[in-house]
Amino acid sequence: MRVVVLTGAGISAESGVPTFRDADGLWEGHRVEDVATPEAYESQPTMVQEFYDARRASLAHVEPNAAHVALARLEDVLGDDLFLVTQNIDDLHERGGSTRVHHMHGELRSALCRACERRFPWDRTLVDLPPCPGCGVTELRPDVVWFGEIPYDMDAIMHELKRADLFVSIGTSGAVYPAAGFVQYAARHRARTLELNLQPSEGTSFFHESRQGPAGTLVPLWVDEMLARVTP
Ligand code: BV8
Ligand code: ZN
Repeated sequence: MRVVVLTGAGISAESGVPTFRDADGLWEGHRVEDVATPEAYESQPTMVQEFYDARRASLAHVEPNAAHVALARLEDVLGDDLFLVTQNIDDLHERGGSTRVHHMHGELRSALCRACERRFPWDRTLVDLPPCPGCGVTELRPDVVWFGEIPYDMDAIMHELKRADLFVSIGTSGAVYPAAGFVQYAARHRARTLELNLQPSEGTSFFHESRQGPAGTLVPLWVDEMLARVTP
């Protein structure tokens, strides 16, 4: 049984990480579409760096919730038959115990050098223009995929969606592409599709089944169902 799980901001909501849509699209006073773009970084680098420095620092004050921990339990049993891809840039899946997490929109705890194009684990601020650990140039930016940029791991993701028996979308509004299109692609390749979300997402009609409720409750229940089916 090959399972692909896609998560969005909703899975981290109960950990205290605000979602994009529930904050009425405002994030620390910014519309995410206005600050998560290369143009915004070019025109207001300090504002964008401070926006991400604040989010990186806030990771120290949040904890994974029961949904993250349940997905780690599922990975323990399914191993390589589980492919976890997240739109989130927080590290809560890893801290919840998942060991193979595909961050298609990048990660807060990583920095990307615009000079040598290498990525480095990063836990401090970037607004003070620290030198790149690799080439020494002071051109480090947040290692996140902004609007108009190409998501990471797309080849692997599409390959897994083609082979999936089950595609499960957790805590995402289905507002951002290409992630919002994964359900249709998976269904076209004969996967069963399930949505676990606080309320029906924009793409809810594309799912065979959709359950409404908080991820902290729905995900452990769903993982228990899965484990009952796959463990003798
Ligand atoms: C690309 C990183 C080409 C930065 C992010 C016109 C039409 C269609 C598409 C486009 C268009 N114009 C431009 C595009 C493309 C564009 C796009 O989709 N724009 C949208 C606005 C229309 N996309 C891109 O530019 C992407 N790149 O297309 O390149 C390409 C394509 C294919 C292959 C190769 C190349 C890049 C997009 C990445 C942008 N970066 N994040 C950062 O984080 O700062 S996006 C960011 O917003 C997140 O990563 C996430 O993807 C998105 C927010 O979505 P969600 O995670 O779903 O969060 P949201 O708040 O929206 O929803 C939360 C949900 O949880 C809600 O439904 C809520 O009910 C639920 N919930 C709340 N609490 C709970 C809960 N559920 C369960 N339990 C709870 N407790
Ligand atoms: Zn460099």
